[in-house]
Amino acid sequence: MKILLYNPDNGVTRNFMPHLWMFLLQALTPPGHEVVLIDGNAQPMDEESIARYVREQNIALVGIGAMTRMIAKAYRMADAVRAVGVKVVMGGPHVTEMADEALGRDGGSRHADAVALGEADETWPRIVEDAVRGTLKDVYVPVDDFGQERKPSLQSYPEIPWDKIKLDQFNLLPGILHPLLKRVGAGWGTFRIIPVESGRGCPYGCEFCTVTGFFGDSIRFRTNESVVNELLLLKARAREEGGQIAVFFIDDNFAINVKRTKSLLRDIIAANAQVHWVAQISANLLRDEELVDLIAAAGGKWIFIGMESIDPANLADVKKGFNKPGEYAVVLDRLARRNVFAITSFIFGMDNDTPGVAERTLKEIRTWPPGLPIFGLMTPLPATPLYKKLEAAGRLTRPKHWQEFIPFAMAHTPLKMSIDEAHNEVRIGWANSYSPEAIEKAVDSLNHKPLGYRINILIARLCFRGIYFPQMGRFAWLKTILENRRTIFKLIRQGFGGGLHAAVPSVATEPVTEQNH
Ligand code: B12
Ligand code: SF4
Repeated sequence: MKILLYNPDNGVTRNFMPHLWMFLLQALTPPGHEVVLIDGNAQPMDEESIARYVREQNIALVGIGAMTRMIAKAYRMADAVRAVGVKVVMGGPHVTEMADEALGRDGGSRHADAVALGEADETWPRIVEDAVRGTLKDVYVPVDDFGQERKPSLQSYPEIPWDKIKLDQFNLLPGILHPLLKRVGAGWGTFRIIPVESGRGCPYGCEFCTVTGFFGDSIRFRTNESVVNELLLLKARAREEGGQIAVFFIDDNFAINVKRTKSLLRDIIAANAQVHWVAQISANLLRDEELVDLIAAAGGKWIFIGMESIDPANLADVKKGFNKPGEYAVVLDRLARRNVFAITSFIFGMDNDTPGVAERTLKEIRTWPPGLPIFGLMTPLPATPLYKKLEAAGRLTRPKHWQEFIPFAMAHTPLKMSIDEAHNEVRIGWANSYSPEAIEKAVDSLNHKPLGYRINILIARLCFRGIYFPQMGRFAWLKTILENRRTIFKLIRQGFGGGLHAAVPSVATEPVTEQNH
């Protein structure tokens, strides 16, 4: 049977990284089937083109996964596939929480023939076999023989054949420049960011987050050996292609068990399996100096920190009181001293926020080493404690906000400001952090750091800018580059001064000597 796994784009930003679930389910498909992957971010498709593709390629089953914000598109694509008589199975966080919606049991139309609830590692092979026999059930639940919910242990994690999988659609560099870039530095013919998980689950239960409900509060880890082998495979592929690979450890809290994270990092170092990587780690766990030393030595370059707010009352309100704004600066300095950048994520529109919250937050940010600040709005995702709280209080203004996804738009009214004021705060946050002047200032403030490090923040800021300001397509990029030409030329001049090879940072192949939620 020929199976298509498809992840829709969100229509706003171009995702920089493929989705792990596709590769994982591909690796878990029983032998004898052909599995094709299409990520809408890399290969944009509309309803007509997916229907045509499915017919022409004789696809017999389509698996669609989507977050809440892409679900409307996912349903439209599923409808188009079902209209040509091909079965659709859907999975992922949204349909897990809203299975009746996907199955048309809530009064709306049906979009999926079957839904896989929760983690599908163990149910996917059953789904494929049922599809072959023509006996697909409506709902697949990961349960044991006694009907109890069962979470995959991750101890026998499948080997994802990164050395053989076709990854052409996931090269972040334009193909036309391939031959030239291959020769630069340690080779830049390709640049891919690959998702890798080392564990699942987070016990913290922050009110707005889907993770504790979805993955559960029991934390499960892969073996160190399995993670190290995956990194070695990726590193070898980058070397063979004359390209670069960076890894995004997608664990929700990569250091949730500090002892285990240290042991993994030590094993990565011992096996010389370092690639440059990004991970999410909460600020409280970065108090540990030894952990931060190991992060840097094991290739950690960027750490995503869910700071959410600089107001302890807001943090307590969303059950994230373990974040201590008073220690943010210390944590960020600790990372910066080891040349590790921080992606600092903030949420505006929290219940204790008042107009001016962006400026107050920016004032703090300006005292920190430069990194990548990002700003979002408090969003009630289905089945989260936040959603239930706002629903019960009658505060949801768009209870099914996902049916008509609007980027950076609230779906409820905050307590101490209006929706429009909250939207304005987010705009102020982005405009002040990603203007050409702000980018130049950030790069200049790192004049004492290696050139590669400064190029890194410039490229990252130009890319992250696109999360808020529409930056899809060549012209938008050209405009951004023109606006930032001063900073770009400055770095180019310095690069030629020191020799281009010295300037171009190598991601996967150079030994990590420099000292990253
Ligand atoms: C990596 C990640 C990202 C990446 C992008 C996704 C990518 N390319 O991988 C980045 C950093 C860009 C990102 C951004 C955002 N993210 Co995010 N992200 C994650 C994260 C941390 C890991 C995803 C992952 O790979 N998980 C591991 C895999 C194995 O799990 P999985 O995807 O759930 O797949 C399993 C099952 O769901 C199921 N399954 C999934 N799909 C399918 C399909 C079929 C057919 C079947 C049968 C089964 C199946 O099988 C898989 C194996 O068990 C998750 C949290 C988490 N731990 O999952 C949040 C998460 C998915 N993100 C979330 C959110 C809210 C966002 C943002 C909106 C944040 C923001 N405010 O800006 C943005 C939106 C991005 C966009 N593209 O529009 C929410 C989504 C909740 C929801 N209901 O939609 C999550 C769950 C985190 C949370 N805090 O609640 N994210
Ligand atoms: S720490 Fe992060 S992953 Fe865990 S519940 Fe809070 S926001 Fe979600």
